[in-house]
Amino acid sequence: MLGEVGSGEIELAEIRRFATGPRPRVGGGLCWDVAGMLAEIKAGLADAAESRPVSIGIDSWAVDYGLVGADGRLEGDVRCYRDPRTEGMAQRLRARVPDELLYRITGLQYLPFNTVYQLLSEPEGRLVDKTMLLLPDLIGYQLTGEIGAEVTNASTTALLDATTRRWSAELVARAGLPDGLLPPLRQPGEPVGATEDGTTVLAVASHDTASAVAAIPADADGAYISCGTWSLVGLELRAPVLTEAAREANFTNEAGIDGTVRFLRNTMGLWLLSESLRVWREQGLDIRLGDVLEAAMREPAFRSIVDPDAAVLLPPGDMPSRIATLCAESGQPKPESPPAVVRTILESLAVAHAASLRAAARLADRSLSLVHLVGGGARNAALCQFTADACGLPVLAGPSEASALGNVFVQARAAGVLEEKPRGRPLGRYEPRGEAEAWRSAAERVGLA
Ligand code: LRH
Repeated sequence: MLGEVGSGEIELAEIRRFATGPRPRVGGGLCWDVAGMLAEIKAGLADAAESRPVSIGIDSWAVDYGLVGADGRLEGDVRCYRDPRTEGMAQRLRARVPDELLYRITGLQYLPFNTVYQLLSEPEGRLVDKTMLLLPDLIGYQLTGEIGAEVTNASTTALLDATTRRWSAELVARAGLPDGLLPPLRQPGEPVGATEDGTTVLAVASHDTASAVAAIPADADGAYISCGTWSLVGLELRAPVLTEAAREANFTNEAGIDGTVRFLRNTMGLWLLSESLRVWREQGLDIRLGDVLEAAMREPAFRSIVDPDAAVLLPPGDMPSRIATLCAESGQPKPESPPAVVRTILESLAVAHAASLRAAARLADRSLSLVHLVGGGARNAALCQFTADACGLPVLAGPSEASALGNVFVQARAAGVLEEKPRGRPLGRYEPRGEAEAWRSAAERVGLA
């Protein structure tokens, strides 16, 4: 994405887009094609070169990393967090660090793929004399030769202290990780280095969700849903909430820009829809997203609801059958057609959005009057409307490219050309339609009321 700043606003233009889906590896395991990504990124930068960008900022999904050896080379594959290799790792860490202590230090929600669990699953000796670089830091390293760990993404590792925003030496030691594995931290806005052609690479909020939240106007109570592959549902706060109640509700306190805290919970998100589409197309069905969304609106309401965070829905695979099984197990009709599956997905996501927002407000002692829904999901009118209905709150949708906007905002601010958060372009406003009771009973069916 190319961002251009003028009169207090950021204009975004798409330069290049490529798929980054995880790939099964020969011999097992799910990996990212980092070499392919780097080639695409370099091609995109070449396409953007004639606009002479002032700086480059890199953000991506969280938690995944590459290991760089003493000779400076990336060693082995970069695994995808949906790889089942972390099974059993939470128990292993628990024996060394009790959950309560882990949460008091890191404030991080339990997700089976948090970086610390991935590191613990590495074969014996593989971490020795290595530097761990989270994906955006790894791409930055490959472009500039400079190592470091940008702090917003570092906060998703479960090795960062949420209060001091430093690596926790105590956790590194207790987890049995080698010294020197974690590189020095950098803050959004600090320089990383320069590319071969001399363009500055700047640290931004390199966790995509932190960049997305950085683009959300700070004019409301700060409630948001950053909705793409995942739905990240929560609030922007000034200080972490490290209570036992927050831990039990599995809320996270990830680092945002300017010392803010992203108090939120992960919900499975549009992954369920994109995987379903992938599977249907693989099965030879000719399905267009727009058509199936429209057809889904003609399906009966609230026929079958699932908990989108059911563990079986995390790995890639046949989501329609997994969803059908979950429905059957909870005594609801199996959605038989693609539109019926899509209806179940959209309503289930809205139910989960509402449950997480209610919990966030309760745990942080806030009352809410508006929800910002940003990311690709902001273009999904049905999901926005269902979310407004399920939450009983107006939903302001957009910007859809919130991560790119927040990324460019941090760069523009560092360059001294923008001070305030950009306003972004809202895509629509959805008012709740007063069906609170129907949504509550749908949520009750899956224990999310
Ligand atoms: C969203 C996201 C999310 C993480 C997950 C791994 O893209 O970064 O915030 O929990 O991916």
